[in-house]
Amino acid sequence: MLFVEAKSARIPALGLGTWELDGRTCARVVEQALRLGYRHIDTAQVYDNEREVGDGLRSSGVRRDDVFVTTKVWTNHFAPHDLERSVKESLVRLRLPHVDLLLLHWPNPHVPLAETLGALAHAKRLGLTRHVGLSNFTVALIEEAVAASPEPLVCDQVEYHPYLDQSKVRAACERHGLALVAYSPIAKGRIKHDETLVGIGRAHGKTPAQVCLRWLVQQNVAAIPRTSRIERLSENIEIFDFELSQEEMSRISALAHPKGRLTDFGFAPKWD
Ligand code: 1BO
Repeated sequence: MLFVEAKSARIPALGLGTWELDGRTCARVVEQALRLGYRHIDTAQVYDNEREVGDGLRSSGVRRDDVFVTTKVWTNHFAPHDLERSVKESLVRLRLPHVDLLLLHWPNPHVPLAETLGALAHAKRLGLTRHVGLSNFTVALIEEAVAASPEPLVCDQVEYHPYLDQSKVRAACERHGLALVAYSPIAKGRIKHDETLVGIGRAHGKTPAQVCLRWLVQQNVAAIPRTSRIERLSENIEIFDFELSQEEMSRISALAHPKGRLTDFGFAPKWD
């Protein structure tokens, strides 16, 4: 397994996203993923599955210290006391003494960012998390957060796949030593019949999803594909035995288009 390194954090380059996985399916998929060699599991308070992620982790038999666990604080807990309480509640659900990475899930313009970052840093100093970071932050918000955070921020987790140009956010992350973590890295399956990806995949004996994930890790981006199907778990992790050429990388990047974003909400920031 490759790692994406940022400050003192080593984030496994391939992880399991758990957005929209719930109940026993979630616990079973987490358990199977860990048995197959995944070492990075991503959850969030708002996914309402932290308990099941904890269950899957325990039943996998994999040592806790060998797994990188991320959770995210939902925006209604950004006031300092709420943040600390909500993280402690997450840890109770996960049945863990700490997570490896704690993220602010989305920017929240209604609470001063410096206050929330102060609370995030405090959670780290209390030992509730090893690292802290951001999710769905734009370039301007990354700049503001980096300047205001009392503790080093190690990543921005954003939607990223071949149909969405994230070069501005990537450049901002690079400037500030943040890793970029990609959610929806296979564009919610929309890549399945893409001619370019099918063609490149054929040349390597790989599927379009594997080509997408490889394209991300070759950019030093960590990817967290979500699936509820066990056979897809194996497919998604088999990306470390081939390499895309520079020409193939560029052809994949050229698939981006202005309507490529799949996850947007009324409360989202003004995207770059
Ligand atoms: C509302 C969830 C978006 C991705 O984490």
